[in-house]
Amino acid sequence: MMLPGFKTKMYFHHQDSHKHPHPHSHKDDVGTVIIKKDRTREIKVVRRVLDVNAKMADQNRVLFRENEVFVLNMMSSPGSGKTTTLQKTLSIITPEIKSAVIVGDICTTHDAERIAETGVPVVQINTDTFGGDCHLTAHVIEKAANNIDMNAIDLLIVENVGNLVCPAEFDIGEDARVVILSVTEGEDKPVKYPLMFRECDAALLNKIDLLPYLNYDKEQAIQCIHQVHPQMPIFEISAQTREGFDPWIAWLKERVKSKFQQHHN
Ligand SMILES: Nc1nc2c(ncn2[C@@H]2O[C@H](COP(=O)(O)OP(=O)(O)O)[C@@H](O)[C@H]2O)c(=O)[nH]1
Ligand SMILES: [Mg+2]
Repeated sequence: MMLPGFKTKMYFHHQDSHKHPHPHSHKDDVGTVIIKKDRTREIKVVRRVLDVNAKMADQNRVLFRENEVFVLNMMSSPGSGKTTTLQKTLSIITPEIKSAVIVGDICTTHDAERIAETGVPVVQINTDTFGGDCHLTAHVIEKAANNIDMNAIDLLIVENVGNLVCPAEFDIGEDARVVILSVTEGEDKPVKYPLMFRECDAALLNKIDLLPYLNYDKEQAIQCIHQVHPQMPIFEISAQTREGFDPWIAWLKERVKSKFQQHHN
């Protein structure tokens, strides 16, 4: 049925049919467009893709548990400061916590090169080799993890592809998820992109060194995060100056430690 003003052709920014056509939270038939009475439309897409990913994520979880590795999935829009935060974090926790990093980007090895400077093993994934995915899947993480000596590390940090939407949908078998929101992105992003903030265990509000130069309402940003995810821990940091890192590092260490304690009990 055609309704004026609606495109009934499904449009995905992934044109490849074998890849995930943005399943989001739709759980039913493949490729069905439902035109609702209220003229909004609901696109029901490939649940199967997420099911396959979930199985692989469970396998990853077993691998990580067996090897006593804590896995942190770091996500944000491009440019919020994932790599810079990671560099700073690694420089603080090394050598107390032995880490490795998997970096996902569509193209280039720039981030891997920056992280390698910390001396921590790093595996770069370029998703353009398999279609330019805007997120990392459990399967890709499993392949990358094969290149890391799991016995030698306590913590595996995944810098996901810069994107505030898609990575939140893909379980990779991680133990914790962190979202970075920088103060140059606007206060309202948590309510515009709620899934990411709902799915994460903590938020890092980055680039606070820039606050004196911006017309940014930090309290409003915090309120927006808590509107989507009440009581989510928020760490106000500057990855450039290291300001605010102590509570963030303490949280991370506590999470890593508690996984090992659980495992040994
Ligand atoms: N002023 C300031 N700039 C930052 C901070 N963190 C990152 N940046 C800058 O923001 C840009 C993007 O950072 P990057 O770590 O590459 O972000 P990513 O794309 O999320 O990995 C770079 O130019 C960084 O130097 C910060 O805390 N303060
Ligand atoms: Mg980066």
